[in-house]
Amino acid sequence: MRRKLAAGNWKMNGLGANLAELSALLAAQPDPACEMLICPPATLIHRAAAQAQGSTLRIGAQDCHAATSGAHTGDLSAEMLRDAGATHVITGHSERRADHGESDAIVRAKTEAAIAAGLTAILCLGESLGDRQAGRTLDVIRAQLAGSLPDQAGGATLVVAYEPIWAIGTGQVATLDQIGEVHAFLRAELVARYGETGNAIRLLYGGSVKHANAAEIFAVKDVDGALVGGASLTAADFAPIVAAL
Ligand code: G2H
Repeated sequence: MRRKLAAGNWKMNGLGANLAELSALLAAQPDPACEMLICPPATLIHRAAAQAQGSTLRIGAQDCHAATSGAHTGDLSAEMLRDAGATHVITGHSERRADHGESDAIVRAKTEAAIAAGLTAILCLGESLGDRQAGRTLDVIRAQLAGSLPDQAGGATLVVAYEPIWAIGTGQVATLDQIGEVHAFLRAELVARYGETGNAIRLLYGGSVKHANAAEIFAVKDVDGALVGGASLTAADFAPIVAAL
C-alpha cells in the first residue's frame, strides 16, 4: 500500500514571515495517514524543519548538488540539506533543467546523491508541448527514465513526479486520460526496471494542481499524490488539496 503524498514546491518564493503558513497548515489538522511535505527555498529549510518538528509535516529541498562537498560556489550538497532538517529533495524539476541546463545524467547523479545522503528524492520528468503535439510523449518519458533513474531505489527513497511542462504554472491541467496514460506507463517502466519494488515507488502528478481539480486527479489510477507549486504557498490553498488525498 503506497502512502499518499501532497508535496508543496514553493520555488523562489518565501521569506521568514511566510513560515506562519506552516503553522496554519498544521492547524488544519491534516489526515496523518497522508504524508505532507513543503519544499521552501533553501534559506528557510532550517527554520521550517524546527517549526515542523514533532508534527506530520516534512520539509524538503528543491535541488541539491551531485557532489558531497567541494569547490562549487553557491551550491548545497544533499548531506547539507539533510543536516539542515530536510527529509526530501526535488531533482530534475523542468525549471532546473531549463534554467540551469540540467541533463538526465546530471539529474541522475543528483538523485543518487540524495538517496546516498538519506533523503527521499522526488525525481521530476515530463514532456514539452511540442513533444506532446508531435505524439512523442511516451518516448520522451522513456528516455528521461532511462537517463535519470538511480540504480537502486525503493518506496522510501524514490518518488517520481510527472509534470508536463506545458501544464506548469499555466493553469492548463493535463486531462485525466493523459494523466492516467502516463502514470500507467511510468508504473510499468518502474516495475520493468526494479521488479516488485517498482510498485512501491509513489507517482505524483504536477502542473497547476488546485483544490478545484485535486480530487479528480487523485482518483486516477496510479496517482499517489501531487507536486504543487503556486497552490502550496498558502495554507488556505494547500490544506484543501491535502484533504482531497
Ligand atoms: C509544477 C508545479 C510544482 P504549479 O512546477 O512543481 O507548479 O503547481 O504552479 O504548476
